[in-house]
Amino acid sequence: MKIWARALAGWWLAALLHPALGAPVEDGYDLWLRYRPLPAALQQAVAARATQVLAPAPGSASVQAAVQELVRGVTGLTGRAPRVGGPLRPGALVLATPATAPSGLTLAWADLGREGYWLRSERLQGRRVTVIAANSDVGLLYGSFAWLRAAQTGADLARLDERSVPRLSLRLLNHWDNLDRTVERGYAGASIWDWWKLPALRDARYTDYARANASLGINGAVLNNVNAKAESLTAPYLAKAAALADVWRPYGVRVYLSARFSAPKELGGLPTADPLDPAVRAWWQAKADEIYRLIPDFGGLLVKANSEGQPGPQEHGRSHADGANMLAAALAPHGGVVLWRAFVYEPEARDRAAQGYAEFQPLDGRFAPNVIVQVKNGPIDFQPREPFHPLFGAMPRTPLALEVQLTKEYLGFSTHLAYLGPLFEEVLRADTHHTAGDPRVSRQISAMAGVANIGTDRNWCGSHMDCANWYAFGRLAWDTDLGAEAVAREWIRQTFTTEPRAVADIGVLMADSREAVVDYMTPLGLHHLMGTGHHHGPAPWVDNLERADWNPVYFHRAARDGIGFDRSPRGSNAVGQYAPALAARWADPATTPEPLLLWFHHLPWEHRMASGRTLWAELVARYDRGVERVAAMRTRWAGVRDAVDARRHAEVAAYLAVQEDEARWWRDACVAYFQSVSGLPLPPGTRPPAESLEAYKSRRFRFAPGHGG
Ligand code: GCW
Repeated sequence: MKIWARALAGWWLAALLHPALGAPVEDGYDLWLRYRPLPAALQQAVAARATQVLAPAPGSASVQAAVQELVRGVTGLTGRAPRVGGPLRPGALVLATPATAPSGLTLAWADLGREGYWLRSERLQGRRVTVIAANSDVGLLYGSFAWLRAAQTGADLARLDERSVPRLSLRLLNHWDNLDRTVERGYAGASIWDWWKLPALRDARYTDYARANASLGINGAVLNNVNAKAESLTAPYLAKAAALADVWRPYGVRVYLSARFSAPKELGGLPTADPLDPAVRAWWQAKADEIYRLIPDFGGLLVKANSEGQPGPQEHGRSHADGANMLAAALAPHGGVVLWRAFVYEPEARDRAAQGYAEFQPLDGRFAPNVIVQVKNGPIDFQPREPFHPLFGAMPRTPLALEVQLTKEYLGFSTHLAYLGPLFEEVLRADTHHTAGDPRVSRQISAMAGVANIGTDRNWCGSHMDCANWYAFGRLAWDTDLGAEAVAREWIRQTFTTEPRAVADIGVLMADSREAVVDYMTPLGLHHLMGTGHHHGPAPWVDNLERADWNPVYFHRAARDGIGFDRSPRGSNAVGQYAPALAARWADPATTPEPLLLWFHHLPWEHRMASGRTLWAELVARYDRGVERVAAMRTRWAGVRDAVDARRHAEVAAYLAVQEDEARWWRDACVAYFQSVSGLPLPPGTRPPAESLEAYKSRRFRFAPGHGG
């Protein structure tokens, strides 16, 4: 008894002395939906525009979620709870669909589509109010989140007129989560899907996940890894998926599954998975019917076929189109889609970068209408920088999805800070030079998929900063024309602080971060120099893997004579897969942008760069610059200490220290290795690598996360 009493007293004392007493401890769980009190002046302005929440009654689950979120948000931000319902008051937030619109409200409803919303300051019945209008209840939820964002980002709430409609109909997270709760390329703990306890336990976290997604407009999630197990399509697992679908329905988040192409053999006992075989087709049809009985709004199936050992139609002498169309036929009666991935490469291929286009472009026009071909942003594999994939703009008769990776498999996992908004923006804005209509990649796609970086870590993404990548993905998928830097500032204001100088400084730090990674890992168009399997750290020397195109030496081709992969017409001619105007530009080193130079060209070490330096000196300078950039990021972060709560500040600072250390390791190991190949002295004034090349080569990381084994 005595011990307990003392322990309790000690606890109380510690709690009383805690500096953050009164304020909840910030552990990152609340993401950008924290709703902490705004500065006093802003509180007034927000409270005056949110005295009341009026919604159609009886509200659907989506409308109830919208009302709850507004009440929660306004109460948190201003300390005052708005009244719900009652006669219209000045300062009300009025949720309205065409069926429930208050008299006196005229809007061009048709312009809003199914998911869009309109936030508008109006005078209704003589009172100044804000209307949140949409054609659907989910649209009202999106609009409510948008209003809360506006309130936190300093918009003039008395004069709102914001109409927003997503151009891409599908905005999906792809989880590479396995049924044993490991996550392929996951750096944020285990899978958040507790398969074992589902469907009985509907963890509160599933609801918060849906809230976060809905706040951005993400409208679907593929639950399981594209390296799929057939079991995910069995009745027990479908019941688990159905439980998640039930939780997410009010939030407009639909469930999708990855499908293993050979499931009819593995689960159905059929002798073949040939997509033209009637028994196989019947098996998939029955499976689709079963899924839709449990999940009437099931989104569809994602398939990785004939890629990295996954089964597919080619084993049966059929094409990707045959395989995709067979699944599409099974889903079509229910309104589902097939997302068929174009990530393929063969051991014998002359150039791995050319394989996806070679296999898929000739199939343009041969896919069923409910097939979407899902294409990674670049032709190799989620590298710190790649040119956009040549399939964008080259398949005008096929809907395409742009797949980006939020989990940073090749950008330092969750311990390196790399804000990916600029990467997404770079690819969305890339000019494909295909002339039909608007040539930008953003106009050549109809869906966007982000490989999720979410796990059981309390802060969801393994680092506070990585949540910005989830956020930026959602925002840019909703509005592909948004600027990544503006999106970062929105996120900072909601996540960390509204103090203007700190917002600006963190914004600069984030804006520079991806380019810093490019510099210290893979400058000037280099790619895939990462450690074998786990992809942690530098390993440009690796040349002994069973497949040529898994080896870093395959990608950089450094030798005495120079460095880089010749993809010009003199080499693999992968450049010829781009539209002619672009192909001509990138075929010539003189007109290839330096960030892509060694992607397309093999050049002598003495090649003269724009800076006047030789290629060798430039390469070393870029590696140095990468390390300097990370040092500058650290300094900047140290400078915002007063504006960010202690715990999260310290956690980000700790990771930045790791990043600086590892940036130096990357720089030193790569400089040491490339020097051993070029045989050239280090440019004058250059710091020699800290350790020998052999020492770098001997580092092992058996238990690096995200890789298994
Ligand atoms: O980048 C590679 C990853 C694999 C992944 C594959 C893919 C899911 O290293 O882990 O497998 O891409 O996108 O299919």
